[in-house]
Amino acid sequence: PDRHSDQGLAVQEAKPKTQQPPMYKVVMLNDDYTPMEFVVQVLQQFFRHSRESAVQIMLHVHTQGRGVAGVFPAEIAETKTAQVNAYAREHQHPLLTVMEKA
Ligand code: TYC
Repeated sequence: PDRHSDQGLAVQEAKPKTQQPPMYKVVMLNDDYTPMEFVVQVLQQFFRHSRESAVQIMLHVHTQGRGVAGVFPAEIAETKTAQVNAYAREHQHPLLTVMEKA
């Protein structure tokens, strides 16, 4: 649209609106009691990691204190953290995941 001939009226500029929803990390926290195998299973089942990548992430969390299980749009990150925390509690493990803005 010609900016000099719109006589002050609002002109609808065609702007590319690529969808980029705010993303959140699902962060897994270390603890002293959750079995390593349980954490590996959670990473495979809830985050669709391969066994190899699940073992790597679990060991990273175990040695560094925390690690990223995955990055998702808000609603999905919320669902994953709630599901994993509930699943861990059902199995009487203290495993905890938290959401963090990416
Ligand atoms: N530290 C736990 C152990 O030695 C293993 C573990 C890893 C627990 C990752 C939680 O998010 C976690 N059994």
